[in-house]
Amino acid sequence: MSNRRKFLQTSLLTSLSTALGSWSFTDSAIKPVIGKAIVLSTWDAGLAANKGAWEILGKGGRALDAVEAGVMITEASQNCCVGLGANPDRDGFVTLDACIMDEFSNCGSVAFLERIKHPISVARRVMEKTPHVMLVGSGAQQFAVTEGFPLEDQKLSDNAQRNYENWLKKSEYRPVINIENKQHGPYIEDVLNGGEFNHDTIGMIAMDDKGNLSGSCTTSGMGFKMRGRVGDSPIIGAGLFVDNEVGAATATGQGEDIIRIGGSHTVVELMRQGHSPEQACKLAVQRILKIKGESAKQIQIGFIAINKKGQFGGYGLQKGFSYAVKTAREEKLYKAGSIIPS
Ligand code: SD4
Repeated sequence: MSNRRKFLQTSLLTSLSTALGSWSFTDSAIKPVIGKAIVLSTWDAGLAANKGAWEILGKGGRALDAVEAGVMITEASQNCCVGLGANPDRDGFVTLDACIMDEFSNCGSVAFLERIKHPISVARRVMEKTPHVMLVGSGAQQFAVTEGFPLEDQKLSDNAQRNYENWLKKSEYRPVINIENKQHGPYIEDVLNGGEFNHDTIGMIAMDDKGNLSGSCTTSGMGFKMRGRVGDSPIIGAGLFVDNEVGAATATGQGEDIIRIGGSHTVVELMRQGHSPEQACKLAVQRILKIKGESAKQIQIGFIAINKKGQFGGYGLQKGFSYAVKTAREEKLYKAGSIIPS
């Protein structure tokens, strides 16, 4: 080895060890609460999903397994905005986005995925079986099939077909605030008047008995989106972020604006700075409000968050955002505070 190379290597190692020496990786870590598992997820539909997660958490299972199992319930149900029964894009195809992240900062994601019933499980396989974080479109589908996921029929559910035909009459793309809570059950036609309906997502974050955090997020995105459109939900840092030293956060609502501020990562970083989960969510929403100004009235954004102490909270841009919480002691739907009152 040349002297110069040796010198460069030695000085690099010296400066690295000086930097590492003055830095303790555990300094910033808050002691987790042990034995107090908790799961929270977005919107009213989160109640059913939390039950599924609790099947695992309640038995001392791992948060990662819980957040996958929990949102699979929503993916398999008939609803407007998650899974294959959901509303299609403008061209009449249902395209799904999902991501998952664990306590080791492992993460996996799929976007623009068609004909696969459980995108969250494909995201987990991407995380566990590939050197990548994100697969999209036909590549994601090809990977899913190779992994043994059945390719479902490319057929809209009866509800989605009806909604699509309704929508085609006007072909308007206008998000409707809080559509999630109006529609998480079977479709109700008169709610969908004028073709103006849009989005939903389930985001779930959990802490297990060991105090480890994980999160998941899955959606069909905005109803009647442009073909190929991907929102925040499958994007690590936007729709979901987990830092096992600090906390976890997930987002719902107008994905474009959540991406704009790296939403869920922002919430976690605000908790790292000492803000409570609710305050961190509120500050992130305020950041979006500042960017959007008047046009913020047209959209909804919601964040939920949990920290290592097991404290949790959520906040919405508009009134009407809800989130579901389950622990050994409570099972509850919370109405989140909002910046814009009505
Ligand atoms: C998206 N954030 O695709 C998703 C939609 C959503 O509640 O969350 N709706 O932009």
